[in-house]
Amino acid sequence: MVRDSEVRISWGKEFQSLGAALEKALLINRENITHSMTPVRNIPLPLTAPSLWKLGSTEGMRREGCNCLVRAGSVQHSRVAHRAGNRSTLREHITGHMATRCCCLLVLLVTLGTCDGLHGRDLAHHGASMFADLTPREMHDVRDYLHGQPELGLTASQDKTLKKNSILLMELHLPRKHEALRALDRGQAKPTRQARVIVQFANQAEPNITEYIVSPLPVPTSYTRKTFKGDKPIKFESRPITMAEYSHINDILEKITAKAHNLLFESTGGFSFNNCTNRCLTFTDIAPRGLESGERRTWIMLQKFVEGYFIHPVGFEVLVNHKDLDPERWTVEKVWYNSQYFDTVEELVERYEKGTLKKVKLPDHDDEDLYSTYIPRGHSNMRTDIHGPKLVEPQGPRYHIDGNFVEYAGWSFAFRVRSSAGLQIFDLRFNGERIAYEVSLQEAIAFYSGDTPAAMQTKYIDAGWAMGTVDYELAPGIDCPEIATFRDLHHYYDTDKPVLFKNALCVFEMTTGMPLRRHFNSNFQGGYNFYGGLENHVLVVRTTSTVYNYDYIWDFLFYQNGVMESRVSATGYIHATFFTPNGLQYGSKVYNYVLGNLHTHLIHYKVDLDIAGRENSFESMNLKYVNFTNPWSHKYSIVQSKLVKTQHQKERSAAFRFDKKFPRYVHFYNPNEKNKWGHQRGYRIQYNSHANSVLPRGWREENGISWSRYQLAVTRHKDSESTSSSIYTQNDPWEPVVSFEDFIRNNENITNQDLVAWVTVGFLHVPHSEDIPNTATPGNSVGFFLRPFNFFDEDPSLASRSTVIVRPDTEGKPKVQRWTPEVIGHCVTDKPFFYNGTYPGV
Ligand SMILES: [Cu+2]
Repeated sequence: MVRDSEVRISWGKEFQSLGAALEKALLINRENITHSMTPVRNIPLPLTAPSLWKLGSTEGMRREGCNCLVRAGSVQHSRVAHRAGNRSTLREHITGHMATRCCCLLVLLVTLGTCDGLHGRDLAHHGASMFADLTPREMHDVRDYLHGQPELGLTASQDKTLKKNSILLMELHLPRKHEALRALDRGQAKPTRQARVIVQFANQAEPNITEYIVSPLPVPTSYTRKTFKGDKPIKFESRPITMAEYSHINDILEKITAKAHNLLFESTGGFSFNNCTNRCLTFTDIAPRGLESGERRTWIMLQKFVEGYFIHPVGFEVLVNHKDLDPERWTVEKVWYNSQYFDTVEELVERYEKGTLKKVKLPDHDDEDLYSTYIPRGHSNMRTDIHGPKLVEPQGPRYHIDGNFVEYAGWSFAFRVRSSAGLQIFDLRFNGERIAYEVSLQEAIAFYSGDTPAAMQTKYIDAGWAMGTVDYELAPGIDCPEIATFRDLHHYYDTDKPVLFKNALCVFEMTTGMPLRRHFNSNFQGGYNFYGGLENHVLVVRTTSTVYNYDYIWDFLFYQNGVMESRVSATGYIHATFFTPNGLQYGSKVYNYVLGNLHTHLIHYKVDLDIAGRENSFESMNLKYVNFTNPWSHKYSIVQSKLVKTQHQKERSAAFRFDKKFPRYVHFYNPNEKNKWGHQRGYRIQYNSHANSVLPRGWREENGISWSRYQLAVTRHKDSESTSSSIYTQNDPWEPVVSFEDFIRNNENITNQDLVAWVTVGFLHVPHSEDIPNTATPGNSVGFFLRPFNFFDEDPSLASRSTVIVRPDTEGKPKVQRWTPEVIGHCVTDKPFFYNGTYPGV
């Protein structure tokens, strides 16, 4: 181990000369410059525009009260920090000078040759608002405007009647890509902000669902009908279920369970749906709601209403037809009790009372049984109750967020959270160059198997449950590190006013605990020539979706070497059904009377790549054995692999079905741009997935998820093919409004075109006892990497100043070379743990 006294820090001469140049150019004193710069040695100048720009950032210093020690080489930093007493003062000290010199800096940067970068950065920053979700104010304005149009006849959505015209959902309507690019690349005017509004017209003879584009924001003056590809109509029965409809479902369940009160009371050991206090039943409705298009009949299962009720099914399932807009006309079509089917509740009750069916009696309910809860139990093997490691930013954040615009280590992007499907990234750039126009979540499904009717019917298609709107509050220190920046989100779904989701998105930089690169160069004589290493820091943008029982954690990660990762981690309660011996073909018994049902999770992403421009091509790479005479020993043969590249010219040849072997590499590149070594500049998509298809091609519900046929499909960008799924697929997967198969049917040319990669990832989940109480995230993360492949001339993380090199000097003592001040100390947060848990209307 290297002791303090043995460490010598080398300060960069180049840094000092840059400082002098800046000082001259800006006519400011040396102290201000040296405080604001990181020492640089052997690094080509100039600094990039974003890094200089960050010096003027005011966002960062939001946490006070931590006094971190900064060791030797950072004398100037630590001195100012200690004198000032906190880090904010240091940054403000710098900022004050920098702000007044901002214009001068711009001029200087132009002279340093980064004009384009800065210009581009400003346009990206300016353009990010095109992708920003609607503000509560805009939502109010759109609602008021539409409610003011008498011909629509809109009334409050919270009214319990189903026969009403009301707004179901409101969100940003994205601008067309070419219009957005004109603003992002050429500085032309940004397109008008617009809202997409879904209206249910139920107060009329022929009810329908219509989508509108309301424009312009913030003061709307018009609304026009929004159509889907092929102008497919939206079937009324395909609409999601609202709270109003759920209240009627609750009503009919009260009637059903009143009839079956005695049966339920006896079977469950004292639980009932009505008039209960601490022995209550609740329900889970599953989807799709029928067997063919136009139906709306749902299997509903009863569960004990205790903490973690998802894994307390009681063996009673009922099929309710709720298609009629008059709930008085809803009917029970089937009942399932202890593996027996009945046509009516009355038939079930009669046979139960007569004793002509197989009765079931659950084991006595034990209030002390912690089974489905988070309460710790068992012997703790941790020898102490002190806290584990925590993530700290000893000198403050290194990323910058302004609204929905994020910058970090050369990366920049805009984000939003779509109400239907969730997190989206736009205008993703590295060092000012666009890599992707959009990377976004499209759909998440879980298709189940089981022995009960609810289990065999469950095919969850979660955009239909508005999975973008269920991004509840994130807990600091658990869901995101304490140091994360939390952002609120607003959604307008099944409501009459915007709903605030506090701290629903977080951004943080973390260390992965793994070097990005390292090498120990042994001299093979007990010593070394040099050691070189670079810490791996990554920026994470995270939201979650709690889709009833399940929790998805959605991450986009940005690495310093130009790699971007998309990852989903699954946790929360399993969807479990009543145990029957037959059920063991479909999962594991996880409790006295509970089966964890097998299911496959599939997630679909849209990756609209723009690799150094819009015109891109796509190829796959495989290896093939070659066999030839050994040129240096003729009686032998050489067998080795050679690279075989396949250019995919048409959409259908670039659609890779799950039942076919997937290529080793899939590579997107700009055929018109080469790196220093003559290779076309490109990115590859690398999968981290264990997915497979969930139903045979063309089989009923499979038509709704035709994207899931393909691990990867590559299409030409079209504004009319903006999403691969819709909020309507869940309740009508048989004749979907959006069918991905339509995107590739015309088999267009994909050479030197604007390409979109559609990526399916996922995994099979066979629940097991350790899924109790919740599925855990380790091993349950899948996703993909966007990795540069000959895009740069060398690893772009070489620009990181966090590199450390150690070499023995002439006397053999370690000489440390570094470009950032060394830091020791600990600062987590000065805020106690806080969680609010509400999501109010605003
Ligand atoms: Cu699962």
